[in-house]
Amino acid sequence: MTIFRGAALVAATIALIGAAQAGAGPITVSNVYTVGGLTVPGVNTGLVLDGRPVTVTATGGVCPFGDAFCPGPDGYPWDTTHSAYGGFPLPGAPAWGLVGKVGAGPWVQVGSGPTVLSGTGALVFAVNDDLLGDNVGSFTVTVSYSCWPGWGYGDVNHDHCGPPGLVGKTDARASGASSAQQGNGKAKGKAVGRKADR
Ligand SMILES: [Ca+2]
Repeated sequence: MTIFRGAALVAATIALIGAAQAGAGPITVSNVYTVGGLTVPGVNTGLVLDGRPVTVTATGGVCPFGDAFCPGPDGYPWDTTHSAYGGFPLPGAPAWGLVGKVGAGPWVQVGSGPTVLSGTGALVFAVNDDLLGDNVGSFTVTVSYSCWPGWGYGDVNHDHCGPPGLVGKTDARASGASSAQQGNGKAKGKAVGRKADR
């Protein structure tokens, strides 16, 4: 019985170490973009998603007629299913609010958020307006996501934030299915290297 209790204690200690390492891992990165009312067909953030989710919040206002009427990112209740100017990016959504899309995906309502977007491809924002030339103002859009600090090649269990660089590193994902099984072990090894890299 004593042996078994000892084994249980060792197991519990390992679990605690694992939890401590996990707690020191991912950080939240936030990027801020200005989405102007004149942009056609939208502002490409340059952020290319690989399936991981991002959380979006927005402030500011776009004046769709160039005057003092300037709804915020949530837009204004208005029939966007009909248009005399070629259509709204997202028919049925509030007019003049913030919409977004990922890659070849559809436009979706973003509003002031927080709104979670995911998919594969470039993250793009636009004002849900059918006539952009008379617009004044802009939305300030904040995009936040979680990643591990350090270089971009991580194991299959998490994504890295990027720089300071990939020199001397190899991509664990290139080794295929076996890398998935090595994931946890590599995470511990990477933790040391990452610290030195920061
Ligand atoms: Ca307009």
